[in-house]
Amino acid sequence: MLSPHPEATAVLRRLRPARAEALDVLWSAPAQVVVVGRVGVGKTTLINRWTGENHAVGLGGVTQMTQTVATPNWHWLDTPGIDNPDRALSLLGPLVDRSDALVWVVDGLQPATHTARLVIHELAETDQALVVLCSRLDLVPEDEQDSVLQRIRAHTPRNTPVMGGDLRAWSQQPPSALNKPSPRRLRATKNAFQDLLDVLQAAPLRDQQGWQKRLVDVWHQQLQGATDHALALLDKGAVSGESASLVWLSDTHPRLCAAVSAACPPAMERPSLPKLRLDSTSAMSRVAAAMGGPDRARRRIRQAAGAWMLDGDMAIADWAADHPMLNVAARQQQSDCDILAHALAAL
Ligand SMILES: Nc1nc2c(ncn2[C@@H]2O[C@H](COP(=O)(O)OP(=O)(O)OP(=O)(O)O)[C@@H](O)[C@H]2O)c(=O)[nH]1
Ligand SMILES: [Mg+2]
Repeated sequence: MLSPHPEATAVLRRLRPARAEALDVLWSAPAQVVVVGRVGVGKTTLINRWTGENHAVGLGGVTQMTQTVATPNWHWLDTPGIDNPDRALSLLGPLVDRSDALVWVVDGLQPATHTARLVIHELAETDQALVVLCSRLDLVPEDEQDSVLQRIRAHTPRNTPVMGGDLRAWSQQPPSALNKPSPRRLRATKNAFQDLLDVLQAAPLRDQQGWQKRLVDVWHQQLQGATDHALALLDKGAVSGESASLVWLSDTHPRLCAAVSAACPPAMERPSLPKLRLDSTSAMSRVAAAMGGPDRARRRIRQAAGAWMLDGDMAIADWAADHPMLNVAARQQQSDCDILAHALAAL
């Protein structure tokens, strides 16, 4: 059983129970190991020793079809012996791709035939763990055993260490190299994490303070634009009493609200913004009443715009204060995101 990343698991649990469960399964799933080698070399014998099972062994061609021998921590894939390279590759290639590690069994009396070498070099191109076991060393004179192991090692991809002996009496546990987090598991884990991170980062709650500032900016920008437009009309002499520029400015309210709404993330409730007041007590009518000349009008228009900006700021701040849960959730989400990104980088 692989050990999960505790920090990552904790975050995942909080974020999405279903995903956490899936990852738990991934981490605690038995390691899947394919056992390959020439016909009659001792593959089934080895798996029987490691699992305590009693599958049929014997003279060549006994295991006709791939069979999985399952224990709580391991899934051993016992494969038919390699006799024909093409057939072996088409059978074993997909199995190896779906597995975590590879065991190559080689006969000590016939170390690494050409066919078996061809196949193993092809298969072991992946970055999966590879363990090599030499069978029938009991039939090799003691003083030749080392050189047999050396020879097998020389033919082994990545110069992998070779162990050997009498596999019928093999008492060593499966090497720990077979139970390292495999590229397959890490890839799957990383993908799952990345999905989550994408979801989190795209979520509208993230960085709610940022959204608030953006809404205020949009409000200011739009109002500023409307003010500039009104001033430009004033410069053109378009102001006389019921000023066209002031009417134009007052008409901008729906446009302002639409712009702020558009700037608000879809899942978030929009702030309700103040109306631009045009009644007799409003800044607008004071501006109109005070139209004694372009300079004065200019100043008054700016004052009115300033007042509306302030109103807008307050409306947006009130809205944010009315939604404290959004702030808490945004902070929580931010920190979840950071921890998750950290865990992802560590994988
Ligand atoms: N002396 C000796 N015999 C072994 C050793 N390993 C396996 N055998 C014998 O070799 C024969 C074939 O072993 P299997 O485990 O069936 O070999 P296999 O690779 O599974 O064979 P296939 O499934 O037919 O490809 C059996 O009779 C085993 O008892 C070993 O290390 N020493
Ligand atoms: Mg077999």
